Parts: sequence; structure tokens; C-alpha cells
Amino acid sequence: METVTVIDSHTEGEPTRVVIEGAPHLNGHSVAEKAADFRKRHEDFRRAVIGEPRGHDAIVGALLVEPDDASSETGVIFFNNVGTLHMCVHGTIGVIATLAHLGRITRGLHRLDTPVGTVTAHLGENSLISVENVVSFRHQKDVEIDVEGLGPITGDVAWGGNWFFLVEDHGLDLAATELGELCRVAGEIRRALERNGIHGVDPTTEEGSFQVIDHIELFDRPTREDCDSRNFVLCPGGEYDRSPCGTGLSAKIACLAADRRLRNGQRWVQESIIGSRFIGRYHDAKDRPDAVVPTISGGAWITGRNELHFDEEDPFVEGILRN
Ligand code: PYC
Repeated sequence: METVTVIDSHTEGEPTRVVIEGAPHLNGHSVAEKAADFRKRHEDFRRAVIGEPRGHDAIVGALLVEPDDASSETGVIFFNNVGTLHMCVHGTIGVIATLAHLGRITRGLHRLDTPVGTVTAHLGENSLISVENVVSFRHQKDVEIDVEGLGPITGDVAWGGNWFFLVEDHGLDLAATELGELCRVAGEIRRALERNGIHGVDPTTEEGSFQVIDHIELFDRPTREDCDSRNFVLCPGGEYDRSPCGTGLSAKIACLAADRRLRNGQRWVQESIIGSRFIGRYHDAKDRPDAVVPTISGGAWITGRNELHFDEEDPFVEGILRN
């Protein structure tokens, strides 16, 4: 029987599971190469750690690997119920809270290398953690698509460490009581994007090969007086983000900056579908007038330390997963 030790936490409601013992050895030099090896050879590990009966579909896992740069604290690969994520802000906040819980880091700045670039996290007082994310930008504005059961809608395609389609004119009620319907309609939006060949481009290479837009983000007025907006985010595996989604907020900030609706340094407070919040701001990206560097702040709390067991006799040793 093998075991894997994980620390579980949640960031503004969204769970993160950091593997601290029992991770597979990954081939490759860079974090991006190791992520590719993880995708190629360790689907069983991903499923067993994230899926039921040990986990559930909303969990984002984090593997800690050798960083690309010796000055970084760690490299990190995020994974979920369907594969790997390019980047994850709530997950980064969860990793920082976990490393602090383990006594591996203290207050201050810490660099983490992800497959799509280095991010810098600040561990502050009262569980507040801020992440300076990767360079974020809007790729396409006012893209029109016809969505099954919803009709024509308009949205922006933006990169915030993952690819997002951001929609304001959806006409839906962003209420926590409507989650089933919101997941269904957002899934239809994603299918409409695929049908119409609308996609992002790889932001890490000159060639910019196509990348799937796998996150859908809907906006509405906030219910909290201390927030600027409320969102609903559909994640790639069909689950919704309980937090306001940090890469989604980065994409939103890139669009607000491009529309001159948010100034360099100005705060944007994003409420999630469950009423938690992230605070975002940006500074201009060096040598890229079309892009910004967002910083996202939120809190994370440790919920448990778990030793996962994998018994060969267990008929569900590989997890119960749809994907
Ligand atoms: O906070 O970036 C984020 C995120 C991505 C998917 C779930 N959370």
C-alpha cells in the first residue's frame, strides 16, 4: 500500500490540496517540461489524488517541484479533475499558506515558478497573501457568439494565467441558488466558442499556437457594498470556482485597463458567487503597452493534513472520476 501526504486548505472558499510527500518523479528540466511529463505519464496519480473517494471535483492539486531559478522558493504544477492548469492564483495563495503552516517560509516575498512564468507572493499579516501574477492581456474584444438556449452574447477573450471568455450581457441571475443553471449555461458558452473556432494563443512562445478557452467568467453587480462586481467562473472540469478566481480576476483587470476603466494602482474588489472576495490592482507591463501585471490579494486557511492510502485491493484505488 502506497501513501501520499497532502495539506488541504481553502482560499476564499476554493480548495487546494498540496502534495508534500509521495509525489511521482517527473522528467524534464523546466517546470513546464515537468508539467508536460506529469500530463503524459501520471494521469492515474492525478485522478487518485483529486477524485472521489479521496477528493472531489472542485479540488485543485499542487505538486511542488524544483524551481527554474535557484532564487525561487519552489516550482509548482497545478492540476484538477481533468488535467493540469497553466497557473492558479487561489492555488498559489494556498501553497503559500501551506508552506507557512509547515514552517518552510516566513512573512515576506516568495517567488514561485509555474509552467507559464514566475509569480511573486507576499505573505503578510492576518492570513493576507498577495500574488503578483504573470503578465495578463486582452486578446479579443466584443466577440459575438450564438449560445444554445441563450441566444447571441458578446464577450472578451483574455489571458490572466489561464484563458477566459468574459461576459457581462448574459441576462442570468448570478445567485448561489442558481449554480446548476449557471454551470449548464456556461458549459454551452464554452461549446459555442469551440464550435466557432474561438481560442487563445500560447502566451509563452513567439509562434503563439492555439490554446483552448477553458474558463468562462460571467459578471453582475455585487451584493456586498465593499465590492465592485460579482462573478461566476466555470472551471475546465465543469465545477465552479468558489473563490473569485485569481487568474479570472487578472483577465478582468486586463480588460478593464484596456478599456481605461481602471487606472494603474487602482483597486478592483471582486466578489465570488459564494460572497468571498479578492482585491486586485495592476501596474503596467514593461515593454508591453497592451498588457498589465495584476496583483491579487486574498486569504487562505488550512483545513487538514491527510495521508491518502492506495490499497491495491480497493476497487476504486484509482478514484471515481468522470474524466
Ligand atoms: O484562482 O486562478 C484561480 C483559479 C483557477 C481555477 C480555479 N481557481
